[in-house]
Amino acid sequence: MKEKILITRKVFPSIVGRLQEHFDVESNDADYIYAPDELRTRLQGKVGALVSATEIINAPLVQACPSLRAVANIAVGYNNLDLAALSAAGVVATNTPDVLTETTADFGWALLMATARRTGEAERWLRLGLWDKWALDMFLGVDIHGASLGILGMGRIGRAVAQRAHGFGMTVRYHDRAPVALADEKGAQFCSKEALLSLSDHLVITMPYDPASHHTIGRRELALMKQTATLINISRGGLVDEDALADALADNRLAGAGLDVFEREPFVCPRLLANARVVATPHIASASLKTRLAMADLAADNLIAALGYGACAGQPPSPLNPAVLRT
Ligand code: 8YV
Repeated sequence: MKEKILITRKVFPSIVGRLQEHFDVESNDADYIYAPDELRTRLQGKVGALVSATEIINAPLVQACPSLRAVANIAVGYNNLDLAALSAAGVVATNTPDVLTETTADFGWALLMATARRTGEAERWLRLGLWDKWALDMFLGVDIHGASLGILGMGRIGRAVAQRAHGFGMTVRYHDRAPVALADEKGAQFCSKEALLSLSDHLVITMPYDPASHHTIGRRELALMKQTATLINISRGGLVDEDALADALADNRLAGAGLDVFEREPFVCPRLLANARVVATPHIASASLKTRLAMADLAADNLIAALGYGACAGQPPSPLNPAVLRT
């Protein structure tokens, strides 16, 4: 008899097929988000789970699911997983790095350009039939070429965002816990968070979220930014204090914000939604077909291997708590 696993959200049929070769699979074709009680109930008797960022795998849940041996996240960010609790229970946790880096960086630029040049606002206005004549001062934005780009969090995605800036002749600065070794991102300079905030014309947030990085961008930080700057967030909503951001935008202390992520998704702060200078998208930075397929495939590879099946049995490609594999 095959061991049982749970797929918590709808995934591509090819992924279900791959998992069915090894496991008795329970899937969620209706694709609703399980409430915590239902998730706990459905995980009973399951040895593995393929989850998304919409599932919170916390200590009480892990303790209530003693059969669980592996949790594979279809995301590179893993703030939805309590790694300490999973490790303590001997459950392997995995994520999906690398496969989404370039696609996510592309989208950071899509948001940056839309925000700086006000394309969403202009298109909404045009579609409303309000364009009766051209004018010299229509939808004046801020330039991207030659401007100063700030990157908060110089990991894989931050570097990919930086690389793309050279075509625009930008000055690139970044802040991270410490300077990082940069092989081919010519000239990205490390600086303090304060310097980054005050010098950047466009600031892109690409750092991971955890309780310690909650509201990394709050009132104090926004006050340091240029009035003509844009703020772009493609990481996690909790990194930005949305009330403080809504205030800064309402007071014209910032040129615009491009947000793919929000503090309480899918809820979006109404004051941000109402502000025309906000470009808002529903957490789709990694959403190209090729990349979402690659993410789901990598998560399936991880789950199969972590549970001891397939050619890489016992060696999942991207474990988050590799020490568990050695015990
Ligand atoms: C995911 C993301 O699509 O990988 C991440 O961390 O934020 C996105 O690429 C999203 O989290 C859904 O799981």
